Amino acid sequence: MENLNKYLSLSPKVAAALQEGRPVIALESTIISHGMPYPQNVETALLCEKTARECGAEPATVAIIGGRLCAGLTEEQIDRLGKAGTKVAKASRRDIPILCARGDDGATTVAATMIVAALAGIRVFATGGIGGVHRGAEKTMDISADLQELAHTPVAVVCAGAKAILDLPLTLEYLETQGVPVLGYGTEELPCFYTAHSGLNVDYRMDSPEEIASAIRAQRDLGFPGGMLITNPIPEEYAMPKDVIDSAIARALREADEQGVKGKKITPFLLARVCELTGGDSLKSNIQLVLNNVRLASRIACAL
Ligand code: PSU
Ligand code: MN
Repeated sequence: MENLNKYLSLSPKVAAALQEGRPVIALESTIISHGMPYPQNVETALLCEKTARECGAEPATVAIIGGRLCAGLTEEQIDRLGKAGTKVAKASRRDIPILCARGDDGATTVAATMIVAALAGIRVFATGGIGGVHRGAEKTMDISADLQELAHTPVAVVCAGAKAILDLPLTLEYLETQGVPVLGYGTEELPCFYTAHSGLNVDYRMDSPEEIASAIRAQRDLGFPGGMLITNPIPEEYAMPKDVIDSAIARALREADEQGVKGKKITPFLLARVCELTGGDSLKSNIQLVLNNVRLASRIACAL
């Protein structure tokens, strides 16, 4: 643990909240630099922090800054990540040791944010969408490290499901094999990011933050190592028409294929293209669903 502390930095507010046993939620930073355009990315990140505080939880936005694993950023640091956009390294588990050793910056993915949250002692994390099994993975083997992290690291991740840029049935199969519970908040159906409906089922429906908190507590008490995926449908009034989203995704996937986009670049490429192709509407939905997840994560953290 001492070696780990050599790399970990908590902001004074996050350190105080953890010390006093107050609720804390983690927030990721790849969504800031690689998931949304500037300046909406910075505005959303700051609004997420404000929303968490209004719901009684201290926000810990996570990133690698100058080689340090930071939980809790300053406004200047968030602004720097947002302005730099995809020039900042997208940091997943495999990237952490190198960025730490070199003293570089990195925007943390869901996987990397879970790692830092677990090191800091934060048990709940809110984001937009997670990575998953990509379409065509039976050939490319492109499976996001987020799924492995959910199998191994004890952090509950609140998201709006996954985007249909992924193979959602295979993503659920993978999570089942890895022993990751997939919960639906107020729904039996796996939400599909921009819409509440994927036609697929979650493992368990839960209707209150307390019920979710007790499942997290049982997982901990049993000594299970992994996390949990809590899927929270986008509020009806912000959902996108299915045909609009489906055709934008189909076109983005076609373009990625034509241009040979692969590896860690594929997710940011698809996110940016879907955003462009649907105009400002999808960004508005994206912002609203993230805030909705921050509210639920904060209530779960309070119930824990
Ligand atoms: N999906 C989204 N928005 C995002 C991401 C995924 O709808 O911002 C980001 C998250 O940070 C996630 C990462 O952890 O992309 C997954 O990237 P990859 O598929 O390369 O593992
Ligand atoms: Mn990948």
